[in-house]
Amino acid sequence: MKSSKELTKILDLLKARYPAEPEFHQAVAEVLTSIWPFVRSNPKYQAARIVERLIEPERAILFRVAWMDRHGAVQVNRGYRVQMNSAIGPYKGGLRFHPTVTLGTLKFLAFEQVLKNALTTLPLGGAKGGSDFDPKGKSEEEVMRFCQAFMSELHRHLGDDVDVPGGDIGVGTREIGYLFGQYRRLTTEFSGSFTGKGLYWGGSRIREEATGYGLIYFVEEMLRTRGNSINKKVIAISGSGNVAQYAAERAIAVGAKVITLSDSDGFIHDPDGVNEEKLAFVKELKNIRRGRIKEFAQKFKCDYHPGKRPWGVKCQIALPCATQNELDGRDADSLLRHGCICVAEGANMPCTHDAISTFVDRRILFGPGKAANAGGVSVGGLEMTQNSMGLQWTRDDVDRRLREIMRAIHSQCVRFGEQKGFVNYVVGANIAGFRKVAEAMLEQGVV
Ligand code: NDP
Ligand code: 2IT
Repeated sequence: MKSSKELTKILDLLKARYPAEPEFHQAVAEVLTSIWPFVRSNPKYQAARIVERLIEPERAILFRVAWMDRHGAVQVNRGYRVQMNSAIGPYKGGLRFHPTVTLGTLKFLAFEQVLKNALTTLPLGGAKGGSDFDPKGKSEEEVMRFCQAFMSELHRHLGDDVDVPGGDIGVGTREIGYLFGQYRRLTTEFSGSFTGKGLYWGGSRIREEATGYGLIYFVEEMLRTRGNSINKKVIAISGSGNVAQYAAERAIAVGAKVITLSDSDGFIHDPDGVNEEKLAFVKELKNIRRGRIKEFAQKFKCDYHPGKRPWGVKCQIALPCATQNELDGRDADSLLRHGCICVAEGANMPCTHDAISTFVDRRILFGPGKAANAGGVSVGGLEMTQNSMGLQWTRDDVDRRLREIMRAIHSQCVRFGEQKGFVNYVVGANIAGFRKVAEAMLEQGVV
């Protein structure tokens, strides 16, 4: 898409101001390029400098996290919370614990979250936080102590109507438990200001499953636009964490064949397909024993490819569910050569700019993360609703609402992304999300 001088100026200024944040530049460039014709056709947005305001966090909190490891040595990590935009609701977004986390990573994630949350139909602003703490190889006690040290600062900035974190890479039910426990101790209140909580203490049914299930619901909607279905499709999935596990679970349940899973060391290729029994092994391996995916290949006698990603295998659907920039232009070419008809992002920004252009140019179904993986934060929003009502809905109830939300997100993508019989989901998701936040910002004045 042709970009204008004003757009180039905004992007150049962003890079000059924040030179060390390449992932943030990437996310902003992707969004602004795709919405620019829409922004230009609405001079009110330019007059109010909505775009310039949208790419500047409302607030970014940076703090030291000092804690003592199991050997009695003092460790110092960096903690962050980027509160990006609260025009349509309190800040909401996950916490990520991973050694690669920087302020730039969290700004890209918070920016994506603002638009994603706007798509969910729920009143949620956008934020992201976390730390460069590496949970790998840490004992249970070390993880608990780290979470407590992290919350000793972060608790001041949270609250039901202020900011409500959830999980992300390295932060699951275990970590949310320790974080919430410390929050409760420090504030002396039991409030809903976390999502992904345990089922006995305010959690929602289906939250754990939500991102993966929602991803498959979205894929089903996309396939339906072409009179196709997921039944019997061969699917390559990357990652083996929360999103990957439940995407696989749902895909298997609707008759698809999942042939790959991965972690940061390599991927397994199981041409017979991962069935329920094998998936139960993955859950136990990853969520309880915290082992490596290589063990799957040993146990079920299939191929393991160390140091590789799964995009060279023959599949019809590819679901990147691990991390950002894990699928590049060459991977995209390889997937297309092998007959791939649909790619949907379970992770945030897993596809590079080149990969996305390849998919869109070749007019295959491509579902961007802010639409396709919005199921997780949506059920996070439903958890907030249940907490404020003092109720807990049934599994069927939450699942039905999740399906409705994914369908509504899909419709918004179609409404704003339809281009002569082709749905450009990137354009559709970006315009639909942007429009909602931009209108709210306009109506609330210059703040
Ligand atoms: P988990 O921590 O549960 O799992 C992450 C998985 O991705 C693991 O298999 C991990 O392997 C792999 N991974 C992480 N970092 C890298 C890396 N740098 N290179 C290769 N593999 C990597 O996280 P989630 O499943 O929750 O999150 C996965 C993705 O989905 C992220 O992009 C996240 O932002 C996104 N997401 C998550 C949501 C949620 O509700 N949890 C909601 C929406 C999006 P290893 O164990 O070796 O590190
Ligand atoms: O990227 C995401 O949408 C998430 N990690 C979920 C955030 C949340 O607050 O549940």
